[in-house]
Amino acid sequence: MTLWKGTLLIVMFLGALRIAKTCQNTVMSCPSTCAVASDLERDEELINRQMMQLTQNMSTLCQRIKRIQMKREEKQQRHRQRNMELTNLISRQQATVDLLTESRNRLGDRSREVTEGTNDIRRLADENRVLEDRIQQKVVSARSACSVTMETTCPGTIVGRDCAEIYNFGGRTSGAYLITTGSTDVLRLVYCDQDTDGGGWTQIHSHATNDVEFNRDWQSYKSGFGQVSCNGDGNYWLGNENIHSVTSQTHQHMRVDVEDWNGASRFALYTHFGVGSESTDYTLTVSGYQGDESGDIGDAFAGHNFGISDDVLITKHKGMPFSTYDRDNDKYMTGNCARHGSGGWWYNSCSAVNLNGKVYEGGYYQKSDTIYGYDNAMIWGPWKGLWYSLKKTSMKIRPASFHSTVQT
Ligand SMILES: [Ca+2]
Repeated sequence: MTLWKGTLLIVMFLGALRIAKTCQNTVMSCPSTCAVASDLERDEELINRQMMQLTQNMSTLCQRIKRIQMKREEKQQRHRQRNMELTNLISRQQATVDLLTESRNRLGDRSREVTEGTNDIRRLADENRVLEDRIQQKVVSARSACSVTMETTCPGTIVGRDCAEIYNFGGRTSGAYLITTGSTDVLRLVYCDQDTDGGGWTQIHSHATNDVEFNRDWQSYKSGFGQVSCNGDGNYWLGNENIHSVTSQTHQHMRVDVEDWNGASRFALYTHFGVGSESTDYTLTVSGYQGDESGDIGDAFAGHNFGISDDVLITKHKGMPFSTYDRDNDKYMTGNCARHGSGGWWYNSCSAVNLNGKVYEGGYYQKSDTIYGYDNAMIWGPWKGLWYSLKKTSMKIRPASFHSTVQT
């Protein structure tokens, strides 16, 4: 039985009960109604039981409803709890995303700072190199102003086109002389070796100390620089224009003398030597090597194998143009051999011999001693390697016909 039907019966019963009591208290004029009431009264007990049953049912129903409501509230509570957990999780994830975004932005900023810093360092390095070159040029200018001097104790009264001619004119004592070079007849001070192997040698290069800077520009190597001494231990370069002038007059021999820090002296003789004009960038011609009988030091101008198969090819100086730090004519595509080697020379890529490099006291030196990390000493590779500085070197030239001239 449903609830609303139970309620209707109760209402009908109570109405009938009132009618029955009215009939008891008054004389009924309608027996049929009283009879009905009487019947209903008789059923009161049954109805009361049914009422109790209904009440019980309602109570049970109410308890079920309460349980359902409690379960629903529990579910709602769990749902709210889960929502809170999800909300917290989303918040934490959002915080993580924010943190990662911030970190990425910081990394981007740091990366940009590193890039800008690297660019600044490169720019500063470039500016530093330009500054070094300017300082170097000022040092060269300052030293050139007082570098070439003639000492009064040197014999030098005889003048000739070269030392061979001076010898033939009677200048038989080694020392400083004046020679005429080129068509302009400019007098040039030079050391004449009139003793070695019959004399007649014009010294075009002498290097024994770092008192004179050899890391000079094109113009300086073109015109010559340094100091000529009376005993042949000066520091000078006769000048590419002068060397070209002398070597273009006649077939020349060239002799290189080298000395190490233990007092050992050697030489290399070349039966052909010449330097082209400036239009060829003073290209070197050298051949006909003859070693020293007391110890062959090797033909360094032909290149040398330092341990890699193509070393000879890339260190060969024969046929190479002259290079200075401000005029790169070498074959080293990614660098400047003259800058690395601390002096002008006929570099290939780069050198087996460099007599215009620096002098290192004691001979042995290492990368950390250099500016650029490359060998930059005064070297003769086949004899002592790249990392041994010679103590003293000289280059002398003499006409191939000199001996016959002396004999006549
Ligand atoms: Ca180069």
